[in-house]
Amino acid sequence: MSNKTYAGIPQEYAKLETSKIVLIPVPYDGTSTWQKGADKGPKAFLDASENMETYDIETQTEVYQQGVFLADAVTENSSPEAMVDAVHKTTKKYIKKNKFVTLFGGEHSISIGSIRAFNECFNNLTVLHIDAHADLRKTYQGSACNHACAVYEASQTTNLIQVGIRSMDVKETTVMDTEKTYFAHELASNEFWMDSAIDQMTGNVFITFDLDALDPSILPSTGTPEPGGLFWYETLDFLKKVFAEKNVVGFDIVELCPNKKEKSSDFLAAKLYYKMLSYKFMDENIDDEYDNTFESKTQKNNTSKFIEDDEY
Ligand SMILES: [Mn+2]
Repeated sequence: MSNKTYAGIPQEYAKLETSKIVLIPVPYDGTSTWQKGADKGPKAFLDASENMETYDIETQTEVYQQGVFLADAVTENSSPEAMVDAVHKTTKKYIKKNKFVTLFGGEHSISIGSIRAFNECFNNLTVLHIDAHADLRKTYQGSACNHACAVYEASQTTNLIQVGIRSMDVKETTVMDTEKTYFAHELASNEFWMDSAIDQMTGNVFITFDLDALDPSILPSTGTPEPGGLFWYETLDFLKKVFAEKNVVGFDIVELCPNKKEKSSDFLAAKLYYKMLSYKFMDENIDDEYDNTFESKTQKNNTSKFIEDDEY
């Protein structure tokens, strides 16, 4: 990918030194259990991005001018554990370069590595998990680095908020914090869910966005589509509020499983990524220095650092 830039933007906006944003592709599909193909996700996403117009009407910005560096893809796939380690290491490397770090998967197990990196670099981290599936299994098919385990670690070490959930195993109910879970069937009837979820977030928020959270009518190309998902404008409304009210420190988007005959999902993923960047940087001048606010914690505390009575 040496000469390729994100969305085909001019080279002057794609250099590592001057870019505020880093995009790490992770074309990994080692543990998916139904339809394979999430390893093709980053390429389909990048192809669609090149065909997208880069002026965002809503924010009246061209966020690519903040600089987007397209990192080398993380291609380690010798084992799920080795892949997670590689994602963790690469994510942390770019956080420490003071970049706004984003990742595009790949299946959801990549997020175990990205969340671990962000949690080591940002205090009192909230993980906002948008997904059809709870992903709270401690292990699945012999590995703790399976896509079905994507946020188990986050449930133990961060303030985990889950949105859009409509599929889970009964065993996951013992791990899930239902006070911080916004099931898909409840979103339709509770007009205050967005504010309620945001009220439960700490200052620093990492978003892990599994595309199967969206309704299959707008995003069919994913490994495990589930009926009854989120729609485009409610998703954008929610994200825009989160970016406005919280310090979103990074995000990943996962589980695009491209289908040659159905390109609208690829394009949706491209637009979603660009919208999230636009919301992040809408009030930031191009010439302003960027500070991603990371502070490496000297001691890693593996027990939950989230205390119920904390005020935030
Ligand atoms: Mn999912």
